[in-house]
Amino acid sequence: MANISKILIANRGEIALRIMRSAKEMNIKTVAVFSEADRGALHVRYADEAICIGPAPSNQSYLKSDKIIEACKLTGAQAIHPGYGFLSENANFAKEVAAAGLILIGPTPEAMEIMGNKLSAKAAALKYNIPMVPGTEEAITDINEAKERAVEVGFPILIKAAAGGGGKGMRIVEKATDFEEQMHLAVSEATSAFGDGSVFIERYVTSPRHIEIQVLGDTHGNIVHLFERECSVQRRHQKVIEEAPSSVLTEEIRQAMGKCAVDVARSVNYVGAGTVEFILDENLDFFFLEMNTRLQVEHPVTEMITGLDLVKEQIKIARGEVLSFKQEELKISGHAMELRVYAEDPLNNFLPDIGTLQTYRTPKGNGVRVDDGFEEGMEIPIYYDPMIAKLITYGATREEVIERMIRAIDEYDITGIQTTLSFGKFVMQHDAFTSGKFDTHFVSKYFNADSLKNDSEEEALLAALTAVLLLKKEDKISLAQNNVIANNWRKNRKKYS
Ligand code: MV4
Repeated sequence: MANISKILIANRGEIALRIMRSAKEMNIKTVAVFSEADRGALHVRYADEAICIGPAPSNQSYLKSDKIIEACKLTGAQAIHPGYGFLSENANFAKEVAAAGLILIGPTPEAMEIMGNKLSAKAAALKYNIPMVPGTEEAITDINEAKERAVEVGFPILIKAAAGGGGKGMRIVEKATDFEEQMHLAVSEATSAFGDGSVFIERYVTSPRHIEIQVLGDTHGNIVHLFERECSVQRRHQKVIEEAPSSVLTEEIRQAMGKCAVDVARSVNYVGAGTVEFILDENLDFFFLEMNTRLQVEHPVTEMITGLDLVKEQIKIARGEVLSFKQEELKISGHAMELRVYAEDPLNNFLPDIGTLQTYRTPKGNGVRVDDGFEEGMEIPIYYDPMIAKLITYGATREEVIERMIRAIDEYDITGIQTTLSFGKFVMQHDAFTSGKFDTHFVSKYFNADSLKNDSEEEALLAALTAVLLLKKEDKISLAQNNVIANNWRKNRKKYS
């Protein structure tokens, strides 16, 4: 069994803190690395030791594998947790870490390499009987041949970049006459974005739900799944709300998807935490799309419904331990939801909104978990991902979790920057969401800035009414009382209208 008494966390923000907390509970020392922009960051303060690895831009700091490995040598850390993003799915980094005699808390470089390419991922999965969207199994080399295949598969079709991920380099083709042109565009896009112009085609599933299965594999060949996460509420391939379990899966489909996910993982002898991504069509048929070889942003919803700590499991696996539970011992209890709180303006096309957190107060109480990496007064750096926190609610039923999420959003007090909290509330109150009848087009179908503006107009009206009330009363009234009046009015407005 490998000795791990000190871990270096090659990441920043909420996920760095999230990892350190689990390490601490396991009596493992932590080393933070940070860029010059993150000197005062919480992950730096939380860690037992911290090392500056370069200037703010991530290609000069958080992506510098040599600096990170050097920091391990300097501090005596035996293992590296890469978190998500940055170097987490970089097979070359995984190789460098191993060559330096260190442990990467994650899968093997081979598994990363295969799953890093959608075509090799599908080829590996073919060893098992995994449902896949009809299309081409190899990169397209001959346009006419590909066009014939597209006609066979049926339009609309989707051209995907083999090296792409998260929706980058995808093009929908509606009809055969557009095929050639779109093909050329896709190849040149893929070449400039990924340095690899390989593309393939799939039938386009027009109204899919995005459902993914969490898996865990140990170094002894045991692989289990931890059920699904529903991630259909996203915009521009950026997830905003995730939940577990999905409200559409039957126990039978859940089991079938879970088995497929375990098989996909087995096809590359998967070790560690990973996620197998599927789309589910209107007939509830599911198809394997790709596998993410990292701990994902949305892992907390799985933790809430299984009672497991995925970071602890990752560390135990890295130490060489045997998984301490069998598939049959795992079950779903309750329901969990996550809202990603981005520093973005939902009224302005979700443009990143940088600045200082003038007020920052998190919601508390039963069934609420906030994974964040900031404090009041801190500035959101422009160099990195604009996600400031994850708001997770947990409860007995989906209804309770939605009500709790709305309560938590109302309690969350952030000023100084615009956030996606208001958008989250919009979703929680939308019939398509509450009824569970939604797909990956939810945001483009139902959301526009006006849906939130109504809310702010209502608040403006409220302020005006309060002012009138105050004038009429003519006695001195404190700001606090003013708020009480406003809140009471808000609560009772349905009765008044
Ligand atoms: C698809 C699809 C429809 N048909 N493949 C987007 C991200 C990448 N992982 C795969 N994606 C899709 N692949 C076929 N054959 C629709 C999507 C898709 C999508 C998938 C999951 C979550 C959100 C999405 C938003 C738009 C499109």
